Amino acid sequence: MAGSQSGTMAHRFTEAELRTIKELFSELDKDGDGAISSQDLATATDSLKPLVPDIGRFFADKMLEELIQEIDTDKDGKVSYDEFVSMLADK
Ligand SMILES: [Ca+2]
Ligand SMILES: [Ca+2]
Repeated sequence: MAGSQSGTMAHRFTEAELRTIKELFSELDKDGDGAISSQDLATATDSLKPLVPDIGRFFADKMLEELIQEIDTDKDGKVSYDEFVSMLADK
């Protein structure tokens, strides 16, 4: 079959969408090293707790790690910006 290459046909985001994604990514990358670790996510959810008291129920620490593993395609334990974008594009 022609036209199907590697099967990674990702959804194309508009520039405005990418800007929002980038903002969200840097919002979650709390230590600013360019990748989201479970520690970053824990810090991020901690800072949301005063606003969303129930968030701990939805984002227990164990779930955070599972979430990362799901998104972390190269298995380095962190979510890079590329992985973050592919996760969103995959929806
Ligand atoms: Ca980080
Ligand atoms: Ca990774």
